[in-house]
Amino acid sequence: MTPTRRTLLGGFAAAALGRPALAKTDTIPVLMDHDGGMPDDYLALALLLTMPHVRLLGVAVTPADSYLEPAVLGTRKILSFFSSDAPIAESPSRGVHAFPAAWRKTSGEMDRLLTGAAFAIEKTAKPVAEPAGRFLADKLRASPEPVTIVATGPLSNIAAALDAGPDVESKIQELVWMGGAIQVRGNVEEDSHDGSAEWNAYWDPPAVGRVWKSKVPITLCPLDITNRVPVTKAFLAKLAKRGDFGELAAKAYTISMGQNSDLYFWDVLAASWVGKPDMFATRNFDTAVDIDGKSAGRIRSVDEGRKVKVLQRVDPEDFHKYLLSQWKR
Ligand code: AGV
Ligand code: CA
Repeated sequence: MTPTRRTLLGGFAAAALGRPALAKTDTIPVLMDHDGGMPDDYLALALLLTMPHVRLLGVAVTPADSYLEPAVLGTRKILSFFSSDAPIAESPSRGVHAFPAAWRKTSGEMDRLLTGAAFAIEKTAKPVAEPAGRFLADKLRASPEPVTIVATGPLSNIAAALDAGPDVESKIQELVWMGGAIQVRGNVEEDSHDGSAEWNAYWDPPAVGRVWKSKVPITLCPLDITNRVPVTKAFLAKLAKRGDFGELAAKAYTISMGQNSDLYFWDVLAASWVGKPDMFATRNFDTAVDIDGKSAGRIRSVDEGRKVKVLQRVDPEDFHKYLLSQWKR
């Protein structure tokens, strides 16, 4: 049963009993960990906030595909628009291989784009004092039920949370991660690298190694599947007609498209697994991670290795329809 259906049935049953349509038990606790990529990470957060069965416990922000200050401001603006009181924590991680400065600089554009009362940061709290790894560990420990983590940047904070103690990993229901390139070429193009890695993995390969050593159930959204869902002008034309938020999201993608010839739904696709898993076909892989050398950050398929569930196929039309309906506000 998909979470959406579970929510609906729960809602009907609750309504019949005279209770509010969305009782707490109909929801799943979720933590998000993003890295401020323009506009993908923010829109993945926005997508999670449209899911009626998702209860967002907090957001960790890493200055990987961004700089911290604008990434936090953009995050607060999205939380404000969706009236979420989820706390934010900042990551002290600086990675092993920095993202290109030209990409990081675009993180401020989301902040500049989101203006007006609907995006007032005054409605949201300043980031907590705790570093993101400790914040995630605390939230996991405090939750009575295991928590789904949606990670759309490097795994540094999750590695730090796992290092906080052996009890932490059992509180993770599922780690959904946009990362890796299993059977396709990666997107790292640096002189010292062979091009086999995806950037979120390359930024902090030891963190991937740490998470791979755990027993946390991993669902991977790698370039293999994101390559099948490029952001197209035809889709953006439809999105622009979907209310204020749809229009803004379309604007953000259009700005990004001007700077980036290869634009895909990366993080947004990973987040949509939480909302509508029945759109996807999955396959289990045995995998291993290269921690250093010219393939650092590569996640390869091996005969016997760390088992992960991989999102393998999605119907682009179903996916587009899902985004158009969720972002119409
Ligand atoms: O590798 C994909 C990840 C996703 O989490 N990010 C972008 C998404 O947020 C890194 C990335 C790859 N190519 C990029 C990226 C580009 N051309 N511009 C900015 N970031
Ligand atoms: Ca990202």
